[in-house]
Amino acid sequence: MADNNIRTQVGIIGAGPAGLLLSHLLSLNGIESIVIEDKSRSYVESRIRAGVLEHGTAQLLFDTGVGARLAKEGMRHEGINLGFSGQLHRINLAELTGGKAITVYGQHEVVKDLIATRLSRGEQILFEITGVTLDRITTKQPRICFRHQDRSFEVTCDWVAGCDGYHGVSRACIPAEALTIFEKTYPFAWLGILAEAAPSWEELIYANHENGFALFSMRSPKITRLYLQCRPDEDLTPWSDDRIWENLEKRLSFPGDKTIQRGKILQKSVTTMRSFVVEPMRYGRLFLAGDAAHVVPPTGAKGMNLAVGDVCLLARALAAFYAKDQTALLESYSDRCLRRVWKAQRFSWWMTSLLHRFDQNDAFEYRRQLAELDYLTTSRAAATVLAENYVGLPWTD
Ligand code: FAS
Ligand code: PHB
Repeated sequence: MADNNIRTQVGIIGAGPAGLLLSHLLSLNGIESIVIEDKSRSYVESRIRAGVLEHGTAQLLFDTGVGARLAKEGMRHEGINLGFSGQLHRINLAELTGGKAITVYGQHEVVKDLIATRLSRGEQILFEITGVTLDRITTKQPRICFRHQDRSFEVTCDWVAGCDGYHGVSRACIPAEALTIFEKTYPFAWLGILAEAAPSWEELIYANHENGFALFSMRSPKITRLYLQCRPDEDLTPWSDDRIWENLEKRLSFPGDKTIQRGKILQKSVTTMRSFVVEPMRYGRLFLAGDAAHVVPPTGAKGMNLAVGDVCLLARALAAFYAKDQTALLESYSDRCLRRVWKAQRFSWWMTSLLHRFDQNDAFEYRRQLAELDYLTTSRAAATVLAENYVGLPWTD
């Protein structure tokens, strides 16, 4: 017998973008939920991850009342740049997509806005929970058990949303024979830094250099975000600040153009590169959303945006269930998500294959990449393919 027994409509495991946005969208439809998270509030609000919001993601945050700070602090970018053979080439996203753009705004800022919104509406998020177990997911009363502040909890709900990321517990609750896993691991990783330095350029730069990939991004007019391709098992220890800056300056050097502004490195991390999809994204009354169901290499800036797309469809399906007792959208949730997920997987794989050095000795492969980059920056048709995927494909129902 638990110390606390809670009955709610939707149990949400994970307070990342997927879980938090889902709880917000459900609340707007008058649907009760509880969000449980194993890290602290300060941890999830300071966890530096994605940086690019697709057109649809930004619009959704504006339309659902979570976009006030985004409107003030988000940076709308109408183009991105491809750097190769010492030259910068701009892809005019807005011109190629009928006015769509991306917004540069840290994922941790989105998480802060969603947490603040949920708490301001007097709704629950339980942080620092432990010992999460999930059962009865094939019955009409799934159960989530956990401990919080030395007390045991038992949550009985109608539905469970597994929004607990790639390493979470929800996917593991599904019998292996019920799932098909698709995955691909890349032979490199990204060494990422956050630097207290004014961004040197106004828009992102994706660079294919003979020494390896580099990405110039930003978080604010005072914070630059940079990544460089490194070994998949890279040890950060031998990477002094100077060595990081020297490598970035070499890969992001364009004669006659600006150079990177150095500054205090606030954070260093290595992000592994993998593609992962689990099918289906539902088992009984458990729905998987976001990284719990799929992971993309960050080259296409799709990770967080895919999570947003999943929970949009799930919230709409649950709203139809509670408002009209309709289950069609719930039944088609997995298939509809996976159509979008696989297109984002394709784009992320394509951007990763285009921009990274897979084998420093394969001269043919490098020339092929440069030819594709040359085609992309001289053909409107080719540039349109990149642009429409990068700003986000329309969410087909
Ligand atoms: P998340 O992983 O964000 O959130 C899951 C939440 O569940 C976490 O808060 C976790 O603490 C919690 N949780 C896990 N297990 C739990 C349990 N048992 N009980 C309760 N809570 C539990 N995407 C990009 O587009 N660009 C990038 O540059 C980029 N960089 C990334 C760097 C790293 C290191 C990682 C890991 C991912 C990166 N991503 C990037 C992808 C990332 O942004 C994800 O796509 C995004 O966080 C997905 O959001 P969620 O599905 O909510 O999962
Ligand atoms: C970032 O700003 O963190 C970022 C931008 C674009 C990407 C990946 C990460 O493709």
